[in-house]
Amino acid sequence: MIELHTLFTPNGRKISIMLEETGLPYEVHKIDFSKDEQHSPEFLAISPNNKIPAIVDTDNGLSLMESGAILLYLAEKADMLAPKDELGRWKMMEWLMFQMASVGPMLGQVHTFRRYGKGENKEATERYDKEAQRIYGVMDKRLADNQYFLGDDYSIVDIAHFPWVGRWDWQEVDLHDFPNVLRWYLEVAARPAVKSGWNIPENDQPLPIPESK
Ligand SMILES: N[C@@H](CCC(=O)N[C@@H](CS)C(=O)NCC(=O)O)C(=O)O
Repeated sequence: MIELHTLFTPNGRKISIMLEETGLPYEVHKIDFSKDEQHSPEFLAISPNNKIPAIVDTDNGLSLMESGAILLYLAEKADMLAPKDELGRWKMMEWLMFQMASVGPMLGQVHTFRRYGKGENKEATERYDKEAQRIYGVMDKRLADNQYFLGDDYSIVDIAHFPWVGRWDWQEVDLHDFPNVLRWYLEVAARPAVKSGWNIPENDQPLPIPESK
């Protein structure tokens, strides 16, 4: 059984969506940032970087932090949502690393400066808005020739990207400017596991769906 230590944030939602997709048995442990629970000694023992998400696999005692590592582990455990051929696995690594190193950190800065900082730091807001537009452009190009990030098959790479793109409203990005991302987003958003995973732990933030133009 998987213990999932998480909160309803983009990185947390990657793993709740993944667990909903796989059907692996799991139990949710909410880490409440308002109570500083991410810095508790119990949580640090499984997540030394004091960030969610983290898991413990009670079948073998393994604890893991870092959403990319957790997605890879769960894909292997469930034997699904990852390519099996060698070249396909390298493309998975490439686009998963892109998500972890660029999409998450840069869009996270947009949340910090544009949403939480209300755009008061103009230089930082402009810098990360520009970077967000560039990154959405990269995703749009990839999705122009591919139904999903790895081609014909939905995978952990789509799951890694989805909750970050799912905050286009906070980022004040118009998905209509990126039609291939929009097409992909609507398709992934319609998956039952994505809808249920978005809401774990229970929260009052509905999955945003752009109005059609
Ligand atoms: N690279 C990490 C980033 C995790 C991360 O930034 N988690 C945030 C929430 S999305 C967090 O736990 N923040 C709490 C804090 O910084 O105190 C991953 O992908 O798992």
